[in-house]
Amino acid sequence: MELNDLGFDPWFQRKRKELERPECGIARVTAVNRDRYLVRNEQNELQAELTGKLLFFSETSQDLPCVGDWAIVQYYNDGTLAIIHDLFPRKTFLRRKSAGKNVDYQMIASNIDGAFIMQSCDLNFNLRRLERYLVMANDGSVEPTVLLSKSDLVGAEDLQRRIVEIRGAHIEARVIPFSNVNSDGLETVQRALEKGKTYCLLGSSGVGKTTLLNHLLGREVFETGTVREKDGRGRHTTARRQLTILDSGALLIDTPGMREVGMLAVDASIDDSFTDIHELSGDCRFNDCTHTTETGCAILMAIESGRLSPERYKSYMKLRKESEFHQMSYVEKRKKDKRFGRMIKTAMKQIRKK
Ligand SMILES: Nc1nc2c(ncn2[C@@H]2O[C@H](COP(=O)(O)OP(=O)(O)OP(=O)(O)O)[C@@H](O)[C@H]2O)c(=O)[nH]1
Ligand SMILES: [Mg+2]
Ligand SMILES: [Zn+2]
Repeated sequence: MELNDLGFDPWFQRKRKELERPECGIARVTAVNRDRYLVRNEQNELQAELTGKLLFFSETSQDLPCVGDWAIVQYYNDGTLAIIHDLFPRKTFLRRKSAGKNVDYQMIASNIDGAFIMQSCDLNFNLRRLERYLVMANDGSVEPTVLLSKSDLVGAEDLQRRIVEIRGAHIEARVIPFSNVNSDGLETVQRALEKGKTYCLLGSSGVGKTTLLNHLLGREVFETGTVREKDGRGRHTTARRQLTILDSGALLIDTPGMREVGMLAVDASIDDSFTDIHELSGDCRFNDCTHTTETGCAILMAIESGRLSPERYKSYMKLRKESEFHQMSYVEKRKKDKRFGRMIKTAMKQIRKK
């Protein structure tokens, strides 16, 4: 196996010259489990650790290795242990806002050529959630494909309705319905995976990500879990992110199902996912139009005339609001909370006066 079979393309070859570390090797991070790493080189997959320096100079978790990263390594113990000295810059990435008070991101994977955003055709299907994943992919310059799993559980008409809904929301990504049970559409999924390219499976727990991976491998390599009957929710069976090489030569990263997609701070990528609304906003009378109450707001006018659906407007505004909130620092958030607290107090006083 050569490095380019693992995705080391000309972009990284150019970076390699800039990094100039002839005495070191290059390997790709294939799994992360807390502070333990697996990397893969031309010969095999092996355990890896970080240098103290890398650990010490990492300001946020984003500076630490994630699955898909290219690392500069030195080998020890007859080549059975790798020490990671440095990381290559990331060409593309998938990341989410981490839970907690500070504005920070959690890396999901890097150097991804395609994000496979999976929703099941039945209970998990949700346009708003889909839009969030699309924003996430867009934010990290990753090309999205929508996979509608479990097509065996719905009739042809229901499936068609889902696709009409997706198109109605101006989502232009490729949509592939498929079933792990009767193998419908599986060949199309297979053809969408190119040799030497890296893809990442994203989606809620229980939609069938790992089942698809096993299917593509042709054997039950990874554990899958059942879903709750009443709401189709999964049991968070997959615990770590891991990159697997398929027989076809494509590289596929399975991820644990996300509880929710934390929002992203990049307005530009929201605008990209809502190009129609973004274009309309250019016609608003005021440059700083908030698209809520202003006269001459092109977006509000479009809703009134029926050219823009109120649902789409709502999901756009909701994403905008969340994005703004996440961009605020903790202090700003506290201030806002306090202001909100005072507002409630004043309102309560006025009520009592009456
Ligand atoms: N009917 C039907 N069931 C499926 C299909 N694909 C997967 N399943 C079932 O859905 C359940 C969950 O599948 P998993 O592959 O473990 O789901 P996952 O997305 O990897 O879930 P996490 O690892 O928890 O994130 C299992 O019981 C699978 O057998 C499908 O195409 N049709
Ligand atoms: Mg899984
Ligand atoms: Zn406006």
